[in-house]
Amino acid sequence: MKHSHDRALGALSRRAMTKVAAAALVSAGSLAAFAVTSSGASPTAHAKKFTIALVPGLTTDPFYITMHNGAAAEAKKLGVNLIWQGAPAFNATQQIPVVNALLAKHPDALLIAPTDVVALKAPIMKFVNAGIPVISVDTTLTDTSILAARITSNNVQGGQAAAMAIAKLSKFKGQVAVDNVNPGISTTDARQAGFLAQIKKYPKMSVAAVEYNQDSPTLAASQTKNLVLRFPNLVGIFGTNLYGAQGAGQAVASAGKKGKVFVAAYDAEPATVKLLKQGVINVLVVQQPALEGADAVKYAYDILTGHKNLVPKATLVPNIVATTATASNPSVTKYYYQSSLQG
Ligand code: T6T
Repeated sequence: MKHSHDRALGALSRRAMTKVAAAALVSAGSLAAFAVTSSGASPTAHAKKFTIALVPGLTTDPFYITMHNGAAAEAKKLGVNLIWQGAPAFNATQQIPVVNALLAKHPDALLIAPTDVVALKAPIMKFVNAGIPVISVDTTLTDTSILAARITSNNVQGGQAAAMAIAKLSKFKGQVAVDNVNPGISTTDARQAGFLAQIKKYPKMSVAAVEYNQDSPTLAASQTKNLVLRFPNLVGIFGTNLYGAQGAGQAVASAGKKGKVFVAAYDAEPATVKLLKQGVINVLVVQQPALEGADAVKYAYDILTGHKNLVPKATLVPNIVATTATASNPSVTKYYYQSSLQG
C-alpha cells in the first residue's frame, strides 16, 4: 500500500513539475503551433492538425462522458481533433471491433480504457506496431510495457476507504460483501483488493461473498437482495463502480435495510448522488474523470510534439471521498459527473 501511495505522490509531483516546464515552453513560444527542434534552432510549424482517438469503456456511462468532456476541452485548447468512439456496453467482445475499426482511421494517438486486462492487448498492439502511441486511461492492461503512459485513479486507496467507512459505521464487527463488475478489469480488481485487505485488519469482520454483476444495476440489485436475505449479520456492501452502487443502494432501500446494511460505493452520477443524500449510500468514492481525460490528451500531444520527456509513465489521480454529511458541500459537488457530452 505504502508503495502505491509513494508512487502516487511521485507521479503527482512529477506532473506538477511537468506543468511548470510546459508553462515555460508556452510562454517562450506557441507550443500549439510549433515544435521546437532538438538543436534548439528556429521552431518548425506543424503541418498537420493532430487527431487523437478516445475509446471509453462504454459510451453511455457518466464516468466516461465526463472523461470525454475533460478531453474535449483540452483538445480544443491545444487545437487537436478528438474522435470519441466506443461500445454501448462494458465488455471486450464489443470493444474490440470498435478498436479494430479505429485503426483504419489511423489516428495520431490512441487513448483507451481497456475493458479487459488481457483481451485488449492484441488490438492495442496493432496501433503500437503502426507507430501510434497508446495511453491507457482509467483501466489498463496487465502488460503495461506496450503503453506510452497510463493514467488511473488510486483504486486501492478507494477500496480501502470504502472498507474503513463500513467498519467505522458498523463498529468494527459483522459480515461484508462486495458487488463487483467482472474479474479482469484493472480498476475494479484493485478496488476489491484494497477493500478486502483493509477488512482483514478488523478481527471481528469477515467477507461473506464477492458477486459479479457484469455492469448491470439490475443484476447488482438482485444480488444484493439475496445477500441481505442469506446473511443476517451483513453490515455492509461495497459496490465497486457506478452500476454496482446503483443496484446495491436500490436493493438496500427496498429491503428496508437503510442504516442497518451500510453501503460504500463508487462514482457520482445523479442516481448515486441521490442515494448518498438519502443516506442509503453512506460513502461514495468520487473519481476525477475530467482530469484523467484532459491529462491523457495533454500527454498524447506532448508525445506527438516531441516532448515525451514531460510525460510520466504512470499517473495516479486522487479520489474524493463523499459522505451523506458532505454530499451537498461545494468542495465535493464540483466533482460530480456530467451526464451529457459537451464540446
Ligand atoms: O468506475 C468507473 C471506472 O473507473 C471503471 O473502470 C468502470 O466503471 C466506471 O466507468 C463506472 O461505471
